[in-house]
Amino acid sequence: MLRISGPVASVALTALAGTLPAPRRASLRRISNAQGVELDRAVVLWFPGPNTATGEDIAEIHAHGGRAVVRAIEAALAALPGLRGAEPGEFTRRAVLNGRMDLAEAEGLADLLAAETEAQRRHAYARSTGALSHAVEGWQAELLAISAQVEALLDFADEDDVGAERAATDAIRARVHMLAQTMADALAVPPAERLRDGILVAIAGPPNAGKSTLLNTLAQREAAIVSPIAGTTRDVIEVPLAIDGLAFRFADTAGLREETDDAVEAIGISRAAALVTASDLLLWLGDPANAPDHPHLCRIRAKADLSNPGAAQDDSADVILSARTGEGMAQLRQWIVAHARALLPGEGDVALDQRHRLLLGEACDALRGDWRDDLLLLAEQLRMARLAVDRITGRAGTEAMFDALFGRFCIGK
Ligand SMILES: Nc1nc2c(ncn2[C@@H]2O[C@H](COP(=O)(O)OP(=O)(O)OP(=O)(O)O)[C@@H](O)[C@H]2O)c(=O)[nH]1
Ligand SMILES: [Mg+2]
Repeated sequence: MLRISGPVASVALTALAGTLPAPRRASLRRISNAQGVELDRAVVLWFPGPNTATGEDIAEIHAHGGRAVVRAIEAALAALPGLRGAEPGEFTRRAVLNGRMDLAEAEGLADLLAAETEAQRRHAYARSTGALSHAVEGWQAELLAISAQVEALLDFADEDDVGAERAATDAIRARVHMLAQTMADALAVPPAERLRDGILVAIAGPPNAGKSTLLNTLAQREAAIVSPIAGTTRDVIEVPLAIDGLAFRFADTAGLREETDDAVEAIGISRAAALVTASDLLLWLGDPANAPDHPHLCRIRAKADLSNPGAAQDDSADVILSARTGEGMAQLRQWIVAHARALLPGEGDVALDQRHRLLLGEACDALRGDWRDDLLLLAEQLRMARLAVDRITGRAGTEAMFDALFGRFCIGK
């Protein structure tokens, strides 16, 4: 599908398709270039602005997808004055500039286009259709309402009635406190990055424990070299995998041991240790007693198919596993998914990106600043919070909203 957006869209479509079809009605047309050479028969659509995806006039040519067909139509379009190839993301950029979409929705759309797992799709879709924007609008409205109260109190405070002023100030304080708490709750939702980039799962333990074998079994391919030689894996081997609609990055690491004469292995071991620290989930294949401290640790007794007299009484393992027979694999996957869900935003949660978190954090800090009963100071803090929140969507809580709010107050309130 070739899409043309902007003031010459109608001219371009007419030039190629002969006449302009009725708005929003699919029409079958012969597509020809300026020399009259027929290029294809295609369904064409005409969407007059401003009620379009970009807010501009849009024409669409649904052609046969062969490369030569598309190239020929592109060439015919490029030969027309006022047309050029779109930059990456330019249609969405225009939609944002023309107010058809805000920044948070555009970010959601970008994530939706990149979504590979069901959970990613669900969250990206919610954001692309305004889940975060609605939350932002709520904060904006509340900030404006409080600001209006503060301004009203500053303008019309009754100097003679100290008690009433104190009561009004206390009411405002409670409202500011509540809004800050709402923002803090939104900040506490697990971050969107983990959803997008995948949960990092480290597979670690002593040499020869069966770590690479486990990675290969999970990945269902020979991603890492397996051998009976201790110290086979030297580097971190990362494999992206989806389990139950969730995105993961599994990382196999070099076996951890104190002594090695091999400089390369030593580097691998320090990388493994760093990865254990950075990981969201840790699968530990080794003596449970030696497992590193980790908030999401799964102690695995591997090679369960081998007779191991000592291990029989050992019930401190979370999962008893044999990559060879497949014993315990389902249980391990369950453990991984259950712990991953706890680290990811829930179904109804609005997950924030780092950019959103920084801005919302700024707003929250501004609200929590100490204004020492000075309403002028509070008014300034509210303004700072508003500026930060506005930047999340790139849309300001409008002056009109502000006026409407002031209008609700009668003189003296
Ligand atoms: N019987 C049995 N052998 C296994 C199992 N898993 C791994 N092995 C064997 O154990 C040996 C070491 O396996 P690896 O997966 O290379 O072990 P590793 O922990 O990656 O070792 P390093 O990379 O050296 O740290 C290989 O010979 C595997 O075939 C298992 O579940 N059962
Ligand atoms: Mg290995």
